[in-house]
Formats: sequence, structure tokens, C-alpha cells
Amino acid sequence: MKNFRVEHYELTRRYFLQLGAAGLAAQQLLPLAAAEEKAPLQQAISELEYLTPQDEFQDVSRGNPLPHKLSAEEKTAAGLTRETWRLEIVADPESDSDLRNPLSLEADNALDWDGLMSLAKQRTVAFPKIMTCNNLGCPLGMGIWEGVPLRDAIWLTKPRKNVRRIFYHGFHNHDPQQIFRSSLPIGRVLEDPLGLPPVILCFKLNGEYLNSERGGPVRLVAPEAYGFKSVKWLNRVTLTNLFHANDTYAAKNNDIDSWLKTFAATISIAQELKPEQPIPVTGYAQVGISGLSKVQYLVTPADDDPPADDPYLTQADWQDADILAPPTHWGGDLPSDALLKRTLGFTPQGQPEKWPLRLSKAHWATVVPGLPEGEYTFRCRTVDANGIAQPLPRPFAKSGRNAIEQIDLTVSAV
Ligand SMILES: Nc1nc2c(c(=O)[nH]1)N[C@H]1C(S)=C(S)[C@@H](COP(=O)(O)O)O[C@H]1N2
Ligand SMILES: [Mo]
Repeated sequence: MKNFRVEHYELTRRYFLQLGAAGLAAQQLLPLAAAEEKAPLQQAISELEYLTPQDEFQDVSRGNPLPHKLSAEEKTAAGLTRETWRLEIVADPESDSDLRNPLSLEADNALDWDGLMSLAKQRTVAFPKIMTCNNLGCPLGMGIWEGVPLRDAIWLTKPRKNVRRIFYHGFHNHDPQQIFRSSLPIGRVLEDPLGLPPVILCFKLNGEYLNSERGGPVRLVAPEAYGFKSVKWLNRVTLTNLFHANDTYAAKNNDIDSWLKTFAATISIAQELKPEQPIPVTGYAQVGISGLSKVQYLVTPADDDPPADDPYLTQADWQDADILAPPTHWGGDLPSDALLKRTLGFTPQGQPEKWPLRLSKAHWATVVPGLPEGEYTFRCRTVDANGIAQPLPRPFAKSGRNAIEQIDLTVSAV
């Protein structure tokens, strides 16, 4: 916590110094660091951390009781400890999937922790991913997720034919009403398209064993998907020949085939300003499947609604902000940088191969020139690597919230 606050203060301070705006940095950013006691500001600054410590992720899991709130004895009984975890990988009784060696509790050959660790010896992968709920405007956390490709476990079942999809779920208090399930095409699991990382059986986050709240001992992590595909407390995978999804999230109008979108948000901006006072702004961008080429901002008079024929303000006078360089300290309570050296997307020296990283986040900053007295609306947006500005190409909220953020600014001499 403390380290990254210092680090990100450093990161943004360096940026403003480079701009030759040292006075401005001292004026605007020092109070920001000194005001850590102020809860909202502290929150804003904490969101500047690059990797999120495991226990600082936001939690949106369901369950009554929540599986991670069970007592130690109950977790043991529920298979929610490393010693007692079992994963079944079986054929769907509703279809004709043909497996020579299903892994089941009944046959007493379900995958256990030791089995997973022996796969891990050969096959461990780690990759950065931002965890975002498609229904929330702000990511839950950013981590380095580590595990074994799910396909390596699936191959243990010796599937012969008639598999088109996998269905999967986790521990749900033995109550069918509480099952949180999701699904993927088998092709996505067996092969990684577009240079994406594999779908994994995840057992570590930021170099530490996955804690119970994050879905430990083992959760599925689907790199390019919104959070609902990454089922926690995973204990059953069904190979099916059915061709349709069965995701819990298909209810409530969610678009369950959505890939992570690119969008921008502010982290710090002073909202009460003096006339002609320059306005330092910092923020982050989620870098979705289509990458990130720019972050831009727009200041308009308040209540100046977008024209009816241009609701996303594509014709407005957007100005470029600066995407910040990779952090020098990654935060997230990483035990050492050894993990980064073997993380997909990083060099053997532990540096990102390119920046920004897809399916992750980047920070940005800018100084908005001072404004005359009045009321204004500040907006920020991304332009993805295909040159398409937020919220396009997929503006519908139920495939991932990415509305253009708006912030009111007041410029007043008194
Ligand atoms: N078993 C289970 N897995 C789950 C959920 C759940 O309620 N139960 N919630 C999902 C949703 S909707 C999201 S957005 C992510 C959130 O991941 P996190 O809790 O690690 O931040 O977990 C997913 N996995
Ligand atoms: Mo979610």
C-alpha cells in the first residue's frame, strides 16, 4: 500500500516534472500526497497502483454463506483447502461426449492438488490480467495470474470425440440454486487464438497462493473475458457436445461472449479551480482486446449535451493526454520480481515486451490549460489500437460498461 502510493506519486510527479511544470507539480500533487487521510483521495490514489494486492481486490462473489467466509473445518469438508480440493472433469450426461478416462469423485480419480502440482512442474504459466465485472465501471483488480493450462487437465480425460463446449462451476454450498456457472467453446481451451494466454486452472495471484476470497485453492481464469467467466472455487468441468452457453450471467441480459473493452477513467482531478489555473489530471485506462493507442480528453461548457447525431462526440475537439511509461515498481505485494521474468508479455529481465500490455491497464496524465470562470464538463476517452474511439466499437453496456466518463468542473475566483 504505502510503497505503491509513493511509487505512483513518483510516477506522476516525474511526469509533471518532465513537462517542465515543476511548480505545478509541487502545488498540485504534494497536497494530494499529504491528504492521504481523506478517504476518497486515498481511494483514488490506491487505484493508481499497478498490481493490486490480493486482499485489496473488490469482491462481488455470491453465495449464502459466501464460500470464503466458511470456517476452516467447513472449508476442509467443502474441498476448499489445498489438501481437500478435487476437480471433476466428466462427460455431460445430457450429450454424447466420449471420454476414455473421466476424472470423477465416484471413480476416486478426480484431479487433486498433488495432481495439479505435477502438471504445474511442466506447464506453469503466468500472465497479467485485469479482472473486471462487465456490470461495473471500474476494474476489481489487476494481477499476475498463475496456473496450469486447463487443456492439460482436460487431456488427462482422454477425450475421443463429440466435445464442442465446456461447462464449469465451483463450490456452491451444495445448493443447486447457488451454482455460479460459465462455459467456453472447447476450441478456446485447446488453442490460444491471437497470441492470447491460455485459459488456466489458476492457483496463484501475484506470486502467492490464491486466497479463499479470490477463489482459492483453484479458480478458472479466462484471460480475455470479463470476470464472470473466471469461476472461483472451481470443482467441476463438464465436457459437452451441446453447442450453446449455459452461463449464469446469460440471465439479466448480460452479453456473455464479450471480450474486454478498452476505456479510460480519471483518478485524480481537482474539481474546484481558480480562473486560468492549469489542471493536472491523472487516470488509468483498461486495455482491452483491441489494445490502446491514445487517451484523450475534452472540456466543454457544462450542460452542453452531445449533439443528437453524434452521441459519442466523435466530432468534438478531443486533445491527447500522455500514456505513462511502465511502472518501475509493480506493487501488488509481489514477493520478488522473479515472477515477472517468467510472465507472458515480459522479457527474461522482467520488463514488458511492449507497452501498454493488452488485457491490462495503463496510467495516463495530462495538464489541462487553465479555464475562465464558469462551469465545465471534463470527459476522457480511449482510442484503441484499431483507431476506434470509446465507447465504440461496442457501445452497449451489457457487454462491458465503457461509457465516456464525465466530471463536473467549477472555475471560480472566490
Ligand atoms: N464461484 C463463483 N465464481 C465467480 C463469481 C461467483 O459469484 N461465484 N463471480 C464472478 C464474477 S461476476 C466476477 S466479476 C469475478 C470477480 O472476481 P474477483 O472476486 O476475484 O474480483 O468472479 C467471478 N467468479
Ligand atoms: Mo461480474
